[in-house]
Amino acid sequence: MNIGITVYPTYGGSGIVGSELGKELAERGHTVHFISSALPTRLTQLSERVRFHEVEMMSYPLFEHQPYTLALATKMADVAETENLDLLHVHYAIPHSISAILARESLKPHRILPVITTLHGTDITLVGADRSYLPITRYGIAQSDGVTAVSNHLKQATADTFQFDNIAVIPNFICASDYSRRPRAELREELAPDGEPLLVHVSNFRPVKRPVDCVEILARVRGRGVLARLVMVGDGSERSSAEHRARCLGVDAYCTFVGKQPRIVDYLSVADVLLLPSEQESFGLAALEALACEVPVIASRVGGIPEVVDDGLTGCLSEVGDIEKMSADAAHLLSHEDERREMGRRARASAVSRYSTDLVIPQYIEFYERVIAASKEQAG
Ligand code: GMT
Repeated sequence: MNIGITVYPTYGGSGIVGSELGKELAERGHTVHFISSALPTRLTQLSERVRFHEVEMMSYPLFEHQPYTLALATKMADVAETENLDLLHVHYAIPHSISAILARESLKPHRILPVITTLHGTDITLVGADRSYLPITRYGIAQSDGVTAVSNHLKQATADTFQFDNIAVIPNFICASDYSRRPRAELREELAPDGEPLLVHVSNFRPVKRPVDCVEILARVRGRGVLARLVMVGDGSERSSAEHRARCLGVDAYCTFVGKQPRIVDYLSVADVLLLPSEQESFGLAALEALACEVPVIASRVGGIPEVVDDGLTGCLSEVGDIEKMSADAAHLLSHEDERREMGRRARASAVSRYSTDLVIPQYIEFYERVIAASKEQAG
């Protein structure tokens, strides 16, 4: 198949999932055309089967904001024609599904161009649910030829908000060989010079991820006599608040903010426990990556997280903001090595047996084939 994929190139889990999906499809013999404003960060290598088409935008003094949605639609239609695309698969409903629908309609009746929209999370729960975007998000979803969501929870949230439930659940995935625990003695030594246990948090530091809670948890874990350190991986608007709180609590010397990192797997390989105290999380890709690296996850019982993390078996779940319980769970796991390692082994087994690329990528391919066949039948 010739597949057009659109993602947000620089930010967030939806971009990671879309980019990794493209690479996996290419490995299975398909040709993938990324259509985006910039090269997606995870796309380090282009090839005959992984191509990139940059959306060009003319600037004009009248435009206070450049109409990216229209420029994207134009590029999508152009690539569909020149590369003979079989379908467009967009990640994150707003505005990508709208651009794709415009492209599809502009090519009718001489070309069939099915549109598949994958819902990732805040495109439904935050942005899409806001009254300024709700009607157009509903339209984008309803007019797509196929819709997928990354968890059962997100499917239900979409049904509740948009009264639309013709959605296939296809979860996030991991490549089991890329995401596995490897010895990284130097990094461990650098982050925990006195052999301290390590808590790790990975996110884009938006308010919804509640990174300040991680610092609160560290202070309480240390207060319980477990002299752990915390590594904060990523960057975003809440980073300065988390740094400030660490200073206020007197734990800044035990907190390392390492910023955005290209190789998350290295940090997960030296982690003892992952903290994911999010307010919302439709799936929790960071949790899945940690589980695959044998790292138990302490997270909020929210959104799709309970589908990914088995409470008491592969991690510990708490209500959002319950930093006392999260701290107690973290202190317990960090001070019971055998139990933690056993949980880590179960975590990897669970991640690989449910979410490895070999299981999930074929689900996307089958879905594409079904949607293409239905679109052809509909067109007569
Ligand atoms: O934050 C978002 O909603 C956007 C999205 C992204 O692009 O970062 O994240 C979501 O998509 C990920 C990949 O499917 C999921 O693993 C995340 O749980 C989800 N984030 C939220 O729901 C907050």
